[in-house]
Amino acid sequence: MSGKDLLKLHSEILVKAKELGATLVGVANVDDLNKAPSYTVTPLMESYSGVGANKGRMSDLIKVGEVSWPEGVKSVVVVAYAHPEDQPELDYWYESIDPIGNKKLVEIVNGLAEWLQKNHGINAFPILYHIEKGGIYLKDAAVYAGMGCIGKNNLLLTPDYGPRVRLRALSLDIDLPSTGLAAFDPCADCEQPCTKFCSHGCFKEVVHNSFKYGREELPGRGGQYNRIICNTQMTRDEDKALEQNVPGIGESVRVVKYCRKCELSCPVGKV
Ligand code: B12
Repeated sequence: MSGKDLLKLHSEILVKAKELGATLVGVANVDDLNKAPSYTVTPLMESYSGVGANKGRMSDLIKVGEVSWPEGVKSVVVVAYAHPEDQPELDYWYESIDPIGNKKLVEIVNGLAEWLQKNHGINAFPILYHIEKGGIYLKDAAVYAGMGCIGKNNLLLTPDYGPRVRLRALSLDIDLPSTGLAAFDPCADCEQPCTKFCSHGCFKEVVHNSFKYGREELPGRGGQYNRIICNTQMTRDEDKALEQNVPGIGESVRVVKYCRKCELSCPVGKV
């Protein structure tokens, strides 16, 4: 494909994803991602098996924390779906049933993959969520896809929605360049309500250092984010889930409402 055709395809993908309901969309190249912080640092960290980790690993040949790219994948399309504060139900887990927002994202990536295959003959496949099952580090991918930056709350911050978005991706067998990093850093002059309002203490001290991992971009940017404490809070959220009558789901379903303090206290993107 010529450079001009690639550019045209890139913009057609953005238009189609929006048509399918994506709030934000962009492209990240696999060569860029393989050098990105989460992709290089996580395999060096002690292994993690809490909430958000899948116990069944795809293969023991892959190092814990390492991303396993399917053969032939050269770039990914990253899709974001806004989860505004006034629609908290987008984020609720109904026992083991996916949140509504997650279902929406899956619909969008499935629709986009089908459209790319049918209309452009591109091998495009939705990427699974869990790293252990073939997933990728979505926040870094979103940064390369031009959606925003990593904030001091350790979340992707987007100019219009702050951290209040959820992410998914699909793989492509064509070599599209990354949309590119955005010049955006709202944390620079912020008083950081995100880290102050975290009553669990997830940001209270530096727990990772750059000597060990060989780079400066660490969890919470400077190494202040502690996923073990955060995970403990999330398991508490699971324990305190109450039974509710949820139309369309069931009469007495346990509804899990995970903590979002670091996300909801962020002033970025609030009107
Ligand atoms: C496992 C997991 C968890 C675990 C462990 C989290 C962790 N960070 O280690 C637990 C259960 C604790 C958790 C908690 C939460 N999670 Co979570 N989680 C995941 C999952 C599945 C993998 C993340 C992971 O293991 N990363 C590896 C760790 C080591 O990296 P890290 O801590 O993020 O640190 C890296 C970045 O900060 C990066 N970085 C730092 N500076 C810079 C600069 C640049 C330029 C770049 C490119 C990168 C970069 O480098 C660091 C590594 O050195 C992803 C989905 C996915 N497939 O990506 C969702 C995901 C990250 N989680 C998400 C959310 C929303 C949450 C929670 C708010 C809970 C909730 N209510 O849903 C909290 C927030 C915690 C926080 N402040 O970070 C969203 C984030 C959306 C966003 N706007 O960023 C994701 C993308 C899922 C989704 N549905 O969209 N999560």
